[in-house]
Amino acid sequence: SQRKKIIAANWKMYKDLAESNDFFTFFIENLQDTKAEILIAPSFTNLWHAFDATREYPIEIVAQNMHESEEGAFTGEVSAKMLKSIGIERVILGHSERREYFAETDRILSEKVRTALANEIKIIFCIGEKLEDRKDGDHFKLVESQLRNGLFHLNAKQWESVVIAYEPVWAIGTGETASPEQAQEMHQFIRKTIADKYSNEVSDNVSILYGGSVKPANAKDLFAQPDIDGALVGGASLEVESFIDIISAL
Ligand code: G2H
Repeated sequence: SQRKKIIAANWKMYKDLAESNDFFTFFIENLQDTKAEILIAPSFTNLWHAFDATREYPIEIVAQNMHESEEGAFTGEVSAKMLKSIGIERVILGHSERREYFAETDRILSEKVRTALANEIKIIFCIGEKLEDRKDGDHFKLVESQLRNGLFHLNAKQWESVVIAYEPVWAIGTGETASPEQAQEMHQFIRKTIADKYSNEVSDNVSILYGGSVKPANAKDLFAQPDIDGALVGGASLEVESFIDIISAL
């Protein structure tokens, strides 16, 4: 398959402008050749500057969120067109923190997906079960429903603009990582679910990233799994050296 290897940083609500600048200065100086596509998602306030600082390098700046409407009276929100206008061509949607703390439902997320793609913005779509789902043995069912409700309105061609991030909620920022086997099992399930709905061709070409306490120490074993195409990294992406080490592990 020709699917892309991707290492993406999700900075969440960390790093002001000076901290972001420091990161990029060091990162650009120390960037080695890699087969990975490198994506970094800073806060909205840092997006333009990050985009400008990295435009000559193989680093793609990505947004962490956007609103589902084209425009309107939505105080505090940012539209697809605004992102596009500063050069941003990809957005993270459906992160479990957005689902949990900002009440983003499958329905809202499917609209965000539609709006992003209509504006030629690619997506990293996050899915993943909570601990109670896994304890109840409902994790496959839950992940399947997030896929179906969020993404199965797309046509096969639109899947070229989709990257999936599987992030079990119980492994996010907790220091607990899914084992490489647990992650591989779910990634394989996700790929099969997409193949059943669309085709092997579509599912073979979708990059599926793992997210949830990825660190230099566990990255290699995760990346060795056949259906894990990279990572969405939170905490360990804030330290530039550990982010570089994770890239080197791919
Ligand atoms: C999951 C991940 C990045 P962390 O939220 O999206 O964060 O690596 O801190 O668990």
